[in-house]
Amino acid sequence: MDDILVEPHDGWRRVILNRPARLNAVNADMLPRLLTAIDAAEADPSCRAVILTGAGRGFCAGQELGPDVTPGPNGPPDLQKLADTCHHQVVRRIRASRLPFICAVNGVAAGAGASFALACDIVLAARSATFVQAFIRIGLVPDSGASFFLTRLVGDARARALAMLGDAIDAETAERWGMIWKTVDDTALGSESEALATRLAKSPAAALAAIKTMFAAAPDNTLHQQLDLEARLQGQAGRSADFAEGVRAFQEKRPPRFQ
Ligand code: T3D
Repeated sequence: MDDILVEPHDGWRRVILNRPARLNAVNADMLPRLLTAIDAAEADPSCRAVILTGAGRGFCAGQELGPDVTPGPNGPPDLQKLADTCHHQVVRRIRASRLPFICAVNGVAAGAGASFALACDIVLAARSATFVQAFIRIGLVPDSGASFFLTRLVGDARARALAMLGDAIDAETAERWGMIWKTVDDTALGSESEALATRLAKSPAAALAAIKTMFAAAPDNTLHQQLDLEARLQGQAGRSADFAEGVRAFQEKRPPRFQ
């Protein structure tokens, strides 16, 4: 069975983590296939948005607690290498991508699985989904961007407690705390995420890519640096056919048709 499934749709694609019996826990064999799926979406000009989701009752239970992380004859596993070459590449690719990534969190998101979700641009979660900073439960520390995302999304106090206690929080709490965009009924997750992908696929693609660039830079920039960046990216957007069409459509009182 393929552990990464890719479903092409009109203007967007769905990438599905597919090891449901292990709650889609990831490993060093599977993660390169996830990277390939992300790269393929990036390289396809007809692809304008990606939904990342999981098969079965979980989204992703983080690193598979199996051979990759089990001490062998040569001693303990090299988790730094594993993070650098696999998990962290996923986060880097999502964040560097021109494409808007929607995460449809269909069930538990634990450890690196929660980080993959938070790396996405818009996170929708099924009401029954949970988020667990599972690292501490097995003597590890947050990775795959967890300490970066959490401190920014929910603030230092909540981020520290989540990381140190490893308690699960439900999707509604995650929404209330600003960790995710929205909680939806379990049965509506598929249709709501598809509607979002379809909408983003029809939105001005270059402007969406520029928004990603802008938001990636914001945490490290001063206000003045960010104003400079916004002006540069706005200049770029102002020269685009999409902007000309957007203004024309407004003046003609009709919906815009972006390229
Ligand atoms: O180098 C590096 O950077 C390493 C990377 C580290 C990043 C990480 O992600 S560290 C964190 C690794 N993940 C975990 O520690 C989570 C382990 N799983 C759990 O704590 C629980 O399964 C959950 C809280 C996620 C869900 O609990 P529950 O009760 O809903 O399900 P379950 O019964 O525990 O799991 C269902 C099956 O999935 C079960 O298999 P079985 O007994 O039915 O055959 C379970 O063993 C399997 N499973 C769940 N998570 C993993 C897993 N198998 C392997 N690895 C897992 N991570």
